[in-house]
Amino acid sequence: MPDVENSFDAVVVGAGIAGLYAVHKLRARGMRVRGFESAAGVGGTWYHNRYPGARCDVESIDYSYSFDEELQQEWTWSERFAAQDEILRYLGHVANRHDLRSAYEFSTRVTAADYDDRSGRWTVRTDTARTVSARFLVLATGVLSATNMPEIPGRDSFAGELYHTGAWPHHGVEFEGKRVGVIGTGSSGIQTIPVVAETAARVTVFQRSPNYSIPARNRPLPPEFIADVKAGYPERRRLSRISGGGTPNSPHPRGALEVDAAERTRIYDQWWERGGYLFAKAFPDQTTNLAANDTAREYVEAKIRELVHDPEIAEQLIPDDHPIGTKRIVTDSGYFEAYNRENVELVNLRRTPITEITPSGVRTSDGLRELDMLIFATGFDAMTGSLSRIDLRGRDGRTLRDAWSAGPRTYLGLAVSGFPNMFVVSGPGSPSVLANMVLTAEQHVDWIASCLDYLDEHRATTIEASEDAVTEWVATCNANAAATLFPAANSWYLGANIPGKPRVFMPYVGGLGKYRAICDDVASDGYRGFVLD
Ligand code: N01
Repeated sequence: MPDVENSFDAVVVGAGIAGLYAVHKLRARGMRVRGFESAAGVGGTWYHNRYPGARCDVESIDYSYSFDEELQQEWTWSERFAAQDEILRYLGHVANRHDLRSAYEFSTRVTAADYDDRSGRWTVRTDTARTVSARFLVLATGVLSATNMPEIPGRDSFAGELYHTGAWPHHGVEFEGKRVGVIGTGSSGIQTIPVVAETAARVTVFQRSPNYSIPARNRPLPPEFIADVKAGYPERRRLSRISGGGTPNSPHPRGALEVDAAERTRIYDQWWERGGYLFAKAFPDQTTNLAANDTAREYVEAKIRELVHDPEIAEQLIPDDHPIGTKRIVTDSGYFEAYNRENVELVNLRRTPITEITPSGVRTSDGLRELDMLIFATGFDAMTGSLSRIDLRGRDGRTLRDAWSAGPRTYLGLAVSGFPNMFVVSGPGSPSVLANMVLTAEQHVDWIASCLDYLDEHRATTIEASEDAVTEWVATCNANAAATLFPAANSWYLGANIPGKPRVFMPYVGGLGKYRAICDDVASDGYRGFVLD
C-alpha cells in the first residue's frame, strides 16, 4: 500500500527566503509539498542571526521579494538597511499571506536523503524520526547557515556566557557592566562590536584579519521616497534582474584608470557618502585590475586613518592581505569610531595569537584577558556546509560528500550529476552570495518550476545534470574567477576559512544578469546538459 500521507511531490528543505518561495511556487503548480525547517519558525538566516546590530547590507527596497506585486505595494520598509527583526517580521508576513507555514514541519532537521533508482523517488529522514518520500528534492538550506566554531584549545571550558553571532539566543542578552570578548572581525563582528561597546564595561576585540568597511549611512525612509519606489518598482526590478549584483546600480562607465585623479576622487567621494558595500562597484575594473583596485584601496585606507584617532591602532585595522572588494566589503555603523572609545581594546592576533580559552577568559601569547562573555563572530562553513551536514545519497548510494570531496561540482549551481530530481537553490556555482540573495533565489526557483513544467509536457520523470555539463560549468566558473582578483583573498568564497576545506572559488562571478541569460538559454535549448528520462 503506498503511504499517501508521507508521500509528496516535492520536499523543500529550509524556510528561509529561498525555501519559502520554493514552497509557494511549487504549490502554485498544484504540487503536494512538504517543507522541513530545523528552526522553530520561518526566516532562515534572519531567524538565527539575532546578534546586536544585525542588519542587511543590501537596501531593504531591493532585498525583498519581487514575485508578488501586491505584497510589494503593501509592505513598507522603515529604514534604508533593514534590521534583522524587521526582515524577520517581513518574512513572517509573507508566510502568512501565502499560507506557507502549513507546508512545514518546524524544529525538524533533515538528516538524510537518498535516491532510489527503481522508484525514482527520494526518501527523506529527519531528526524527529520522520521518513517521507518525494519525487523532487529542493535544497534551500542556506549558504551562510552552518556556523563555524573554531577548535580553540579550552573553548568549551569557558565559564561565562558564550555565543555565536549566527546562532544567537532568543532570550535578551545584557552587556551592561560586562567584560565582553569578540573573536572575529568579518561582517558579523563589525556590526556587533559598536553596539556592544555602547553598554559593556569593556570590549576586547580579537582580530586575526582586518577588513575593509564602509559606513552604512542608514536612515529612516521618508514616505515620498517610498511612494516613488513603489511607483517605479517594475523598472527597478527589471534593471536589477539584468544587473550583475541584483540591484539597480551600475558602475561608472569608464575604468578607474581611464579617468583623471580628480574625477576618480569625485566618484569615490560619492560612493563613500552614499555608503555601504556598493563602494566595491564604483568602477567596473575594481575587482579585475590590481592597479585600479589600488586606487579604491588607498582611498578607503585614508578614510580609516581619519576615523581612528590612534594612528597605531588605525594601521592595525587596515587590511594588508587582500585587494579591496575581494572579501565582501562590510557595511558598518560606527565600527572604526568604536576604537576611539576608552572601553574598546584591539588585540592583534597576528602579533599575539590566542593560545587557549580558560574558564575565566582568553589567553593570548601576551597574557590572559578576563571576560564575562565571549562572542564568536567566526563565520560559517559557507555554501557547502549546510549540504554536507545532510547525509545525501544519489544514484548507487554515492554520497554528496564523496562527489564533492575535491570541492563542490554543480551544473549552473542548480544540479549535481548522479543526483536526479535534486535541485540546490543558491548553491555553489551560482551567483547567489555575490548578488542580491532574494532575486537570485527567485531566479533559481522560477527556473526550477519552468523545468518541472517542461518535464510534465515531455512526459519525463527524471532530470539529471550530465557529468560533462558539470565539468564544463565548473571550468567556466573557475575561468571567470581566475579573470578577477577574487582568488587573491583567503575568503569564505574559497572555503579558506575552514581548515581542510578544498580551496575552490565557489560562487559564479559573472553576475546575475549574465547567469540568468545562460540559464534561460539552457532551458530554451531543451535543457542542454541535462539528461531527461
Ligand atoms: O564571517 P566571516 P561573518 N581565530 O567569515 C575570524 C554575510 N553577512 O559572519 O579572516 C580568530 O566573514 C575570521 O578571521 P580570518 C556576509 O556575506 C552579511 O562575519 O579567517 N579569528 C574573520 O575575521 C559576510 O561576508 C551581513 O583571519 C577567527 C571572522 O572570524 C558573511 O556573511 C552581516 C578564527 C569571520 O568572518 C560572513 O560574515 C553578517 C579563529 N580561529 C554576515 N576563525 C550583512 O548583511 C575565524 N576567525 C551586513
